[in-house]
Amino acid sequence: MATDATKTKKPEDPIIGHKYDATTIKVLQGLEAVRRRPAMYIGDTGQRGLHHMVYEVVDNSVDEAMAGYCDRIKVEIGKDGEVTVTDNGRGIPVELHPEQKKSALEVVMTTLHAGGKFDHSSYKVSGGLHGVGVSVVNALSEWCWVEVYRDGDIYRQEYVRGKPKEKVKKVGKRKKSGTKTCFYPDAEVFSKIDIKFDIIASRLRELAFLNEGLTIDLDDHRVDKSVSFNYKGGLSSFVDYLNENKTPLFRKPIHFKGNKDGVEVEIAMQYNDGYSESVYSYVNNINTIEGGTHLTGFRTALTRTINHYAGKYNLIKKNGMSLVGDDSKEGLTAVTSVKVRDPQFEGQTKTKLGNSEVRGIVEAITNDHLGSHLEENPPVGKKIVEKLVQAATAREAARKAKELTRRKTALDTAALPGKLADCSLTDPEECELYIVEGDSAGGSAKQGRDRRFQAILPLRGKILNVEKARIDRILSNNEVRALITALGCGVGQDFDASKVRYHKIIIMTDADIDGAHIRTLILTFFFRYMRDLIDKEYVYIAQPPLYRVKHGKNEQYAYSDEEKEKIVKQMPSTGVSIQRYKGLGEMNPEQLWKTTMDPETRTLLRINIDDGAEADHLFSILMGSETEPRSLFIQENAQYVRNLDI
Ligand code: 0RA
Repeated sequence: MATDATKTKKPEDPIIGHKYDATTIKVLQGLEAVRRRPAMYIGDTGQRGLHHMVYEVVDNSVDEAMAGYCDRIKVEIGKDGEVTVTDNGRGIPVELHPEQKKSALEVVMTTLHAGGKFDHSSYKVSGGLHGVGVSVVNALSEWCWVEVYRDGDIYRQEYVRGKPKEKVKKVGKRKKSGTKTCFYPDAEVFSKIDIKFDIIASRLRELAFLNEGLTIDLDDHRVDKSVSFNYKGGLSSFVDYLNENKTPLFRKPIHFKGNKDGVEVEIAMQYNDGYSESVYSYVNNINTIEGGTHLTGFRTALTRTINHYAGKYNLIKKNGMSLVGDDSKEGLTAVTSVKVRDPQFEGQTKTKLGNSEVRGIVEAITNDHLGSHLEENPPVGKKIVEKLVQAATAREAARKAKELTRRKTALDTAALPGKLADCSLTDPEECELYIVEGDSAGGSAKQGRDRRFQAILPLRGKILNVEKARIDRILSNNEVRALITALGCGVGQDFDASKVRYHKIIIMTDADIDGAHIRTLILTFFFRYMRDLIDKEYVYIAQPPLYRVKHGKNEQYAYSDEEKEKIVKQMPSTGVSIQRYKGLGEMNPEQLWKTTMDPETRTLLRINIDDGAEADHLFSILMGSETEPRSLFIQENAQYVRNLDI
């Protein structure tokens, strides 16, 4: 079904040209293991794993930058799709490794987890899938070569599927030091070798934000496209970027750094006039999606410091009111980045920081710096408190309203919305929910579906723009309520992804601007309020055809202009009729089933968001102005959808 399935590989023959002493064999087994079970080392052998190969190599250069020896990294995607990463660091050591009796460079390139002596940074990137080592990239590359510039010489070694072709050799002279690694991912391992510019660019941008002053260039020689990232403002620039289309309450982000017991802390934050929260946390440049002790420390200190400040200057007029954690989230955009020597990553995806000592350190540094910032900038302090008092007031009002109307609302009960045509099966794994634009298409979908496992929820017109409303208003919107009830997983504090009634939630809208807009609105809602559904990869986009091409009894559907041309060419040119579908409503139930809903023949796009900050930025831009052509989410943002053949 999915295209990302792991390929199993037969083990390869041992290396020719190497002595068979015990260590060699051990080393060989190391990399053979990587080739046998690539997913264990690189995550998967689909798009994600492929891009991870690039990150792994870049991470090593970033480590060298973190150690203070490198300020420039260049990533190139070659004409054939090979990737080259060059840095101006000290160069990987090349001297003879005393135990292994070969060049340190060779050891680094061919030994699993060859850290230790070769660690060049005390804050190593090593969380989640990061830090598996460049030898893994080498093992999973059809070919690879490395050049090291050190002490005026150029050293070079080439590899085939992880095995050195020759010893490390001196091949020339060069004054400037550095490391250049070039690799071509192995087509025997990866399902498709197509490195996406946008995906690489957003990770490099993130790294440039996180490492102030570091310049990272990306050149795509396949299409002659390039970008260069360098942010003098570091995390302040990151916050500006996230807030690009929002209205901040004060101009410059609050930005501070601190250092205690070897833990480096850097935080930038700003409030905007919106209601949602955009907080991203990093440990050694890795996005800790599940948060952890650093984030807890920040949140605790944030609420405490603002409460303390508000109390001291008597800024809360209402007696007895105090701000709670949820209040301090409203309209908050923040990035917290810590560098920790020995990070412990926990959680399902190993992206939650566990080191307990970090909590207190971040808390103390935040209390200290945020406290003095507010003292020194009273207008900023006043605006923040005003904003959070509003949030607290709304929270209080919502609580009272809930108490008064003790009667069960539609949201609390299991009563399903009237316009939902539910399916008869009940196992969520088997069930699909089609969210359909408009009543007429909804009607066709209801007639065309397989009612055993497909449920239909027609949504009329536009749902509320969730970027511009507080949760209580969002929840009073009928379309949103119907959606929440149909899904059955609650929302906000009651949200529980494990309760969702369908494991495929398919958005089916017209292939026009309005359709794209509705799709973006629904996706934004999922992103802001039911993010787990996206992370669990339950959210899909249906792909209705754009054309029907007919010649006599032969009729075919085309999902793109190119496909239409191809079909027309195959048919004799006379008597071919082409119908362009403007909306789902133009298809009868049978056609809709055949083209868009039948699991045997349809194509679904799966939404997948690996880069939360980038998606956040994108959603806030998309929702900023309605007429933006950029609201054509899919066409322009292919990096968030993955083709899935079902
Ligand atoms: C170990 C020690 C030293 C540098 C490096 C590793 C190093 C590794 C990579 C990987 C990509 N770029 C890199 N740049 C440097 C320092 C050796 C010394 O003392 O000169």
